[in-house]
Amino acid sequence: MENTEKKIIYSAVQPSGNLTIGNYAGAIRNWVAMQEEYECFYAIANMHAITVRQDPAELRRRTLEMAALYLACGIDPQKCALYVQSQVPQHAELMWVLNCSTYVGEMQRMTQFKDKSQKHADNINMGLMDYPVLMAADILLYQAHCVPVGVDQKQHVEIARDIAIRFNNRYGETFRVPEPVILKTGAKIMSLQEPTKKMSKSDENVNASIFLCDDRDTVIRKFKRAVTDSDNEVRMAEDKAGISNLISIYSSFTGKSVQDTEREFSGKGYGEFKLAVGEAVADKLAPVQAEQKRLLADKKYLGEVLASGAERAFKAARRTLSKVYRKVGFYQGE
Ligand code: ATP
Ligand code: LTN
Repeated sequence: MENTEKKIIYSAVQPSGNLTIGNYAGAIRNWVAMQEEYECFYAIANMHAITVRQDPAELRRRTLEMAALYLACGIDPQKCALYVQSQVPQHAELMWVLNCSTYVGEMQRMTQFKDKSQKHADNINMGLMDYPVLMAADILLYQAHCVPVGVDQKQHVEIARDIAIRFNNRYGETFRVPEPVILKTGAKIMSLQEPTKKMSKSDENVNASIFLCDDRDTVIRKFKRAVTDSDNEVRMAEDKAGISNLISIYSSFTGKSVQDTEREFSGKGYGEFKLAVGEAVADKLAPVQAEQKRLLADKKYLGEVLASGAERAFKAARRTLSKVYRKVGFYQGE
């Protein structure tokens, strides 16, 4: 029976910062593709977000913006459960139980905890240390088979596996042990200013990244200023990181192959090519931005989508939590 069922996918994003075309090509697009084949739960991880200081009004606004953006990018609420983490109370409830099977030492050794403790030295709160346990609760509640994440989150999925195995050994088979899936992005998109470094939403230089919310002029201007070499030949090569990055962005956004792109721009020079890349990206972003704006103006619909996502998530989460409570010996009434 088991292997005829759809595999369960779980992933989440924090509603923090503005997303870039790197996030789009490397993450959002994959979420959209996976909903066709798997049973997907996608969360906006607002509970994780408050492990660093957030302005409440801004957090609320960004939560909705993120949900609208994912829908605008093609997440279909009929096909998967898109929901806000704090609307499903079992996340916090399971976290407590899992906390009691997690050691302080292993949390203190997590790379992200060490990094963020340095970065936010005046706010090393318990939530920051407990972040991976909340993430384990997210994943284990849904009995997920696979968890697609960026490489920086792999350690957290591994600790979720450790916690699941430990719990299963102690209390009997309860959780499915999830596999991390580190997505091959197809195109890893690099910074426009330092093309040997990946494009990142937290880059201090705003010209290094194209944000999904950038308007057409901004997109075109940033590509125009992109760092390239001086030989003016549109060709993929190891020693031409800048132009190679632009070629892969162009091919990723137009669906044309690298060879066809090189042929299309042979003899044309960087100026013309940069403009074409800018236009291709801006053309792709325009409808997404328009749809996001439309959705944000229809808060009622957005609220309904998130409520129905939360309801679907709630049902699955309740099943697992009740099993967990039974296993640990919590009284659940007669
Ligand atoms: P930050 O700057 O806050 O570290 P980021 O922009 O590097 O953020 P993450 O939030 O760490 O992005 O990653 C979210 C998802 O986007 C991950 O799945 C990651 O693999 C993907 N991603 C991020 N940047 C790129 C990129 N430049 N190219 C391809 N995929 C990317
Ligand atoms: N920590 C992740 C977001 C996240 C997540 C999850 C990812 C929260 N819960 C569960 C996968 C599974 C991040 O910052 N990208």
